[in-house]
Amino acid sequence: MSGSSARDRIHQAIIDGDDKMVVGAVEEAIEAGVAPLSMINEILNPALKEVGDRFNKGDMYLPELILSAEAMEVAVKFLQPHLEAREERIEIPGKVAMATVQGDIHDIGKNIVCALLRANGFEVLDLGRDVPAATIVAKAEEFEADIIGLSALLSTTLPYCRDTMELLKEKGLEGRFKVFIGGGPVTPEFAEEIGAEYGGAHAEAGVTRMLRAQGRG
Ligand code: B12
Repeated sequence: MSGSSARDRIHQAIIDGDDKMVVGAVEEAIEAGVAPLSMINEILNPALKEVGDRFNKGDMYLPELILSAEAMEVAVKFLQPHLEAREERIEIPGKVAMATVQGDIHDIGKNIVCALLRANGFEVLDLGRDVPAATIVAKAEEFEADIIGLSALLSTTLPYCRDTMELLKEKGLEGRFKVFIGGGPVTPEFAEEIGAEYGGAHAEAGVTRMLRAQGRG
């Protein structure tokens, strides 16, 4: 690309969560003839991965993570018409229906997961918070989701993750969706016990696992 400077600025803009800077640098790279898809794969994605790694290590805080994810979304949205014009397409890795379970109004973590998923190209249906299992399952079916993502922050609402799994079984939908669960009290052991694909308290790790489950990364 026209000097490595635009590349560096795109990278830095994602790290800084600077949506104005990212659009300027991306536009410059487009004018210099850089293919939009390679920009996503070779610059934007690695930058967001670095953000996720820094957040998990505690070197970056929540508001910064949200800004970075938003800058990524802005960049990808800006590139979309350019991708289409070049008949390149970001293949959507999958569709995810996300919800905070019944009785639980903690939604900050869920919102981060939604932002990270969108930044990674997933189509996301955000069902909100305090969502009963029956609604989650019905909406996931309607949306034709590949993955159901559940967030639970209270030990008293964790059992609703199990209820969702049981409802899926009852409706003969076992295996139709991969179920990922997250939030403070969620452990890998609990996830395994209820038959979920993943359980843990890390958004970035969860999204990486979702990508892998969809044959990416
Ligand atoms: C903010 C907060 C609130 C806010 C919520 C605002 C909101 N819009 O979310 C308010 C004030 C409303 C609130 C209320 C209550 N809270 Co509160 N709350 C918290 C607090 C301080 C932070 C939670 C948070 O947002 N963390 C930041 C986010 C980013 O972290 P996170 O949600 O864990 O998400 C991360 C991961 O878990 C993961 N993740 C989350 N979901 C998913 C899903 C998937 C699929 C994947 C892959 C990953 C993933 O990704 C995120 C980023 O890495 C915690 C304390 C704590 N340390 O967690 C208590 C805490 C969760 N609350 C607690 C309690 C008890 C309550 C109340 C019952 C208090 C009361 N007596 O009224 C009520 C319950 C309300 C209800 N019905 O839900 C307890 C829960 C204890 C327990 N184990 O049951 C905690 C742990 C505080 C404590 N130490 O006692 N709370």
